[in-house]
Amino acid sequence: MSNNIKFNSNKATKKDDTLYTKFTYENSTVETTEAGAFNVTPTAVDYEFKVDLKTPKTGLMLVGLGGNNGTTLVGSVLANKHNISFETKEGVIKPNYYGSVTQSSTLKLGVGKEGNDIYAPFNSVLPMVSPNDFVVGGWDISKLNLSDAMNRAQVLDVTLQKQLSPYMEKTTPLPSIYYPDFIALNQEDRADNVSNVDSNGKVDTNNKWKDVEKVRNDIKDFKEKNGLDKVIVLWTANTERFADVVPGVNDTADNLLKAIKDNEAEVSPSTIFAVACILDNVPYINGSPQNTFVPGAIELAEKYNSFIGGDDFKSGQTKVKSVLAQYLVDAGIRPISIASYNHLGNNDGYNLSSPKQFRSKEISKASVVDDIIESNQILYNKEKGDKIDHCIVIKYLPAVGDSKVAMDEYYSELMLGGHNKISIHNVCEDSLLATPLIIDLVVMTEFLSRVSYKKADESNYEDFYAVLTLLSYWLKAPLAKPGFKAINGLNKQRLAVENLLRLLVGLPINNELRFEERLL
Ligand code: NAI
Ligand code: DG6
Repeated sequence: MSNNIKFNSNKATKKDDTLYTKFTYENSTVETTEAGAFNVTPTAVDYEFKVDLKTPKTGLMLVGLGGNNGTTLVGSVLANKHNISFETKEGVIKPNYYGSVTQSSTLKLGVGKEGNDIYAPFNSVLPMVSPNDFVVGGWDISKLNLSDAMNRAQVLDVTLQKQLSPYMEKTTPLPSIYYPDFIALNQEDRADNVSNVDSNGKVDTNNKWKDVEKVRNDIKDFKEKNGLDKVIVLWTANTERFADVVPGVNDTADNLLKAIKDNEAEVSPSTIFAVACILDNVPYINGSPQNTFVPGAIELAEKYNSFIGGDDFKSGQTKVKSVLAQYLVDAGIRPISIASYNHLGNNDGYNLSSPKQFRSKEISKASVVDDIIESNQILYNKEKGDKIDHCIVIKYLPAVGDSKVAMDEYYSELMLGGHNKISIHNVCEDSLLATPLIIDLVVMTEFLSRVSYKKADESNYEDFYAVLTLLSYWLKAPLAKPGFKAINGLNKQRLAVENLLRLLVGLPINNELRFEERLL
């Protein structure tokens, strides 16, 4: 909570380092009759929330620390922490966290005397950890030190790299778990920092429980060595192929634990990391598209009440899609096809040039319009068709490096047989878009772990449900609670986060009725 903002609400009370808030959750339930009519009833439930206002010393362990996102994250934190400016041909650039909602966006507090909106920095409403204070570490199957890895990534300006190098050259990622079958064969040369090897240095995939224990020990050591209160682990390593979901293997929590002990082939490294974290109540976020969270992993997280979130950072092309598709459908326009093409030349693109890894990304990128289509049965129904032709193409083109090019064509049906075509050419500097999302995912996960709630007539406060769906804004294929459909529209996702912050400080949830102007 910033000292500059005082919330004068009778719903929120601060005692020592804890904020207590009362909130009535209003909604409406809908019953659909056999004849297809709706029966809608308003509902209201009284809740009490509690926020721990102390920000802990927080460690961030990245799986894939030596990659483009990993090194860009470390570089951006160091540049901001040490206030490193650098010269480019366009002038001097001061460090910033542009692209991060928590660090560089604002939210509406209310209206001023004249009835116009007043905004404050997003992270000034309630105490949140600053990325400048993150203690960053992690694993990579490549042993290059972080300075050389930053250089290999070709993301940051070279004058900045020169200043960052002394801070980064002494850090080498921890050896990691490598099951070659899960990432592209073309990554093999990179794998010189592998922990699961036999006495001859040969990769050994037959000690999967040992691999779980190694990750647990690494996290414990990191926490102790750095005197941390909390650690969050985030997967920003290569995209893996999907694991087959096999009954008896990874369909339940118990089966998954047994499968790891039995060295089942369908248990991926990312699931090994997830299980290790869940067992020790360490929040684990998946920034890649693969199905790390097989049903057994979700059940395990529920059992341990350990936070998980995923999947796949929503950075450039898909973020635009989750706004544009929503706009078209909410405007009553009927998208018929979306053709999404992109090419990129970084190591992510190289890995995705392999069909199975591409398939993981294709699934994640395609799912983003599902709930938007389902929301409008005037446009999408049995008679007209209830699907959009949605095509995803990714090509590896080394020359463009990290500057991914995304080209999208939205083809829609207008009134009385008319058509509308929107074409977008979007140069997404991949890692400079993705790294601020990592910051937000960590800041928000840490924050959400300090919030608890109870119904007004209950006595015990509970944590949020294990799958942190409030992180959906930052993710392409948001993981939902089993039985619930994911929300993909970006505006809806952001509204949920904003309203949570507002209610916690005792403000009403946001509405744009603007009666100050509209009523006499
Ligand atoms: P990258 O290829 O530069 O980095 C990945 C790193 O992971 C590499 O250094 C690799 O050696 C390491 N690695 C592979 N398997 C590992 C394992 N088992 N344990 C530890 N390290 C391992 O890729 P980049 O660009 O940093 O992206 C990372 C991930 O984030 C990819 O899966 C990508 O699809 C996903 N992503 C990236 C976005 C972006 O805009 N940059 C957006 C959305 C998702
Ligand atoms: C090719 O699409 C590579 C991917 O890793 C993307 O760069 C990444 O998934 C970001 O995708 P988008 O669709 O959010 O720009």
